[in-house]
Amino acid sequence: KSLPVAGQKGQQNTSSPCPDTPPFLVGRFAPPMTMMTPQELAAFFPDMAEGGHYKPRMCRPAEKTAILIPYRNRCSHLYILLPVLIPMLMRQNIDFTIYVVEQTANGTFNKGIMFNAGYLESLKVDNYDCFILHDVDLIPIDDRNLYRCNKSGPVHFSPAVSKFNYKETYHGLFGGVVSFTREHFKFINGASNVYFGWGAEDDDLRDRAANKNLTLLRKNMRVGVYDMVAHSPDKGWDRNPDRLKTFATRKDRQDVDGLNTVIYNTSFVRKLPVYTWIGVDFDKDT
Ligand code: UD2
Ligand code: MN
Repeated sequence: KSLPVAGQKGQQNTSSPCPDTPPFLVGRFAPPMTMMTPQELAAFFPDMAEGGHYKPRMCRPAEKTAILIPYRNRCSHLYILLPVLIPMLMRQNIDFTIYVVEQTANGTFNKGIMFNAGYLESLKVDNYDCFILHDVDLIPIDDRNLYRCNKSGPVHFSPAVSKFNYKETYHGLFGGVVSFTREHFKFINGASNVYFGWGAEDDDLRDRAANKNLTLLRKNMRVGVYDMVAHSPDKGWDRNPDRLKTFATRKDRQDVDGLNTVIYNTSFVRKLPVYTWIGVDFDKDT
């Protein structure tokens, strides 16, 4: 298999599909845990288009991918993640766009609304095939963990996390980084909107897929490896005291709580050099 010949600057030849195994992977790597602002980062990636979109020049990826990062008040994590994630996705020949979906509504953080709003708002930009829901503090450390969707079901990308000594925590773990095809996320009615605060929303999302008989897949412990940036608990992200009661009603609630009922508005949509920044506002009482 011949490696793509380095084209002339600016040359583009996406006539051939990207190879199943990207040619320039390095496997396990030690992430540079240095912080870089998006402006500094943009200077290193002239190939990234406005809004944080990159696509390979020398081959045609099988799908278009949106990375949705639920976000509030974690810029130190974001500035550590992007310098690792962007070069890795380029090595993997992914056609990707990064969306930072920030809750501007004050009060308790609601990750599910950020995912639903991120999904709906990004689809206004392009018809992405694959959505990767990505904690801001999870730094990938093995680029064989290909950021591709699997048509047969949602995939859990982060079974092995430094916080848990890269060991399996509990079998049902679905937190951290997960992928859904556009169709599958719609099919499960997205994420629940009713979890305000820490806990159980990831288990609820897992069971939404299981309830609709989707096959749940998981990366193996060798490549699904991440370093979690150590962090203390955030303001506005206390343990949700109702999480277990809410979790118990997940099945009956699924078809009336999600993409089809989410109420929000975008306080801003800004196309920055290495990501699109969406501000999501909502009224907790609606
Ligand atoms: C676990 C899960 C996480 C989530 C949480 C339970 C893993 C690896 N991660 O991590 O996905 O299910 O348990 O709720 O299993 N965030 C902000 N600002 C905030 C609060 C949250 O940006 O004020 C975002 C951010 O992307 C963060 C994510 O929400 O990474 C999850 O929050 P966390 O990192 O505090 O959750 P954690 O580490 O307990
Ligand atoms: Mn975390």
